[in-house]
Amino acid sequence: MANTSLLELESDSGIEAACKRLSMSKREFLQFCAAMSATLGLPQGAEAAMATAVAAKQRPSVIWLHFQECTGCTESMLRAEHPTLEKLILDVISLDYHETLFVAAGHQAEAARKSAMAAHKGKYLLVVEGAIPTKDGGIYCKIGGKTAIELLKECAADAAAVIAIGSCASWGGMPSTDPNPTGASGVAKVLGKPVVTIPGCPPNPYNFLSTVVHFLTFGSLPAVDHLGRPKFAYSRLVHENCERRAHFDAGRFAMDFGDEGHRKGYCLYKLGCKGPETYANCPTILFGDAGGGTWPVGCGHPCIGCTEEGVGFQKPIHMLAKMKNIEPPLQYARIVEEKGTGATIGAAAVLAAVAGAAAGAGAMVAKNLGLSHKAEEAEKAKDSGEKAGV
Ligand code: FSX
Ligand code: SF4
Ligand code: F3S
Repeated sequence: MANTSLLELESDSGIEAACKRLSMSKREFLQFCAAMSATLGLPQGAEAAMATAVAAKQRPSVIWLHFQECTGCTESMLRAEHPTLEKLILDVISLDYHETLFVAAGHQAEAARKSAMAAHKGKYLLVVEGAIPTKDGGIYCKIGGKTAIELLKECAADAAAVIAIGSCASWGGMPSTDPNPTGASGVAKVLGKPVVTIPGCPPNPYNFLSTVVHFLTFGSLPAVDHLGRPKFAYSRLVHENCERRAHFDAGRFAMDFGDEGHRKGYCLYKLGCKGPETYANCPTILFGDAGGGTWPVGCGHPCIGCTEEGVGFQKPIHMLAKMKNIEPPLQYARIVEEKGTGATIGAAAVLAAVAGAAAGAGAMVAKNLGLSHKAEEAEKAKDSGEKAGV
């Protein structure tokens, strides 16, 4: 399949049937698969494999649990402005248990969950939305007489893979905001083992779909970072690809909501934008299908760091972001050719300093100058180890 090209698939009857099912033209469908493959950073040929896998309609069974949250994850998936995305999500998975979307209630719903788990034992995907309250024996969230902790453990036991969707399920998110009265925690912490996390409040549906299609095509979930986040979506800082980055580098900032700088689309760093310390692909894939600028910063609001544990729902909105290991945006021409290690970080520091980065930002970048990516990864691993108590 790796050698099959998208062009050869144009006349494939399976693809034709899939397009009919999804009310898409062949061109749209194949373009979508090519875009998804590129987003996942897969080699040439993978787009055809993905198109075939989606068309084959294998539909892994999905059990979707809801705990402490606002249902925004589900809303963002299924009320996506892009009708194709919503259709594709429902087409590539068999949603066998989902409390919000289920017609069944009470005992009927419980029976459906149990029978789906038994019928697809060891094969189903468990998707968890919402945090798990752990204080006082977990009494703050109960479904069908069971605590969220009990339900999660029961459903995870026979799952092929567990995906924590949204920031709440990833690490506690909004319900875990200080003083965290219910002891809201993430799925990995409660299960005591790593899971794939797709943080964001709400998360981007495209990242969820790409993760599931990867599973469908290759039988495995995509490569993840030390927090379980798929690398294809969370390996770059928001700040690296932000459309306002040129203003940051040139020292042009909005100082107040509605001031001249804000109206002119200047950088939101001084209004507390956390893009410089938040890993996510929002500026590159955007949200919905309403044209350009459809992401927080694009709409004039600072990034609150919703995908980043310790930033979103923890740091006050107006607090200045910590400058991380910042690299120049991909679209900038290099100012120093790479020689050995460190050139890129050096270039970023020079660029930030020369261009008049925010007061303090230059110093922070300089502080991080000596940090290579490896060192930062090690630092992050240490941080998360400390948090996990290991
Ligand atoms: Fe809401 Fe989901 Fe935020 Fe949480 O998203 S959008 S509170 S991440 O679990 O429903
Ligand atoms: Fe964009 Fe925020 Fe970075 Fe400014 S600080 S360039 S608004 S991500
Ligand atoms: Fe969240 Fe910031 Fe993206 S607030 S949606 S990570 S731009």
